[in-house]
Amino acid sequence: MITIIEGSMILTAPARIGIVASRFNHFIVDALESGCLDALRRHGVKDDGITIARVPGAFEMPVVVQKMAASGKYDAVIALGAVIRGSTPHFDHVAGVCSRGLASAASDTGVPVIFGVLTVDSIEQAIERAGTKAGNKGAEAAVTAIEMISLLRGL
Ligand code: INI
Repeated sequence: MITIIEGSMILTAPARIGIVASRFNHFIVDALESGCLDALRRHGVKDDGITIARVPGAFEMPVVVQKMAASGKYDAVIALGAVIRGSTPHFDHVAGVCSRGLASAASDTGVPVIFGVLTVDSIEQAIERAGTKAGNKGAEAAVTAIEMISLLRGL
């Protein structure tokens, strides 16, 4: 018989969620945060189980995510940000440091870190992914966090 373990979208025990949200491009990130909170609440996560840490930009996310993940206080940490390409290589440095750092935080701690950071070529692409025609990546990050918490609880 094959054993299949997969996450449920319904948590049977309370979840503690850390959110790290960047202030840079806050017009976009605020919309991601709203979508994320809405989805968490509609999946049964209580407000007193949610902690939000704000950082200046995506470059600063890894150190805060790593500390939250290592603290033992959170079942998952969700990173919400928006890195928008400009006319210089700055984008590649910020997006690369952010994504590599978040992946390291997850593998170092064993706590799921959810990548709700938009890396896009234009503000229009960011708006599309922050609650308009391409959905809300913050809400998707919330659902991914729920699934990962459930999956890890079942392993
Ligand atoms: N930070 C972002 O979160 N998104 C961006 O698009 C961005 N760009 O393009 O510059 C950005 N830069 C700031 C960076 O994250 C740091 O806060 C800053 O360099 C100070 O370390």
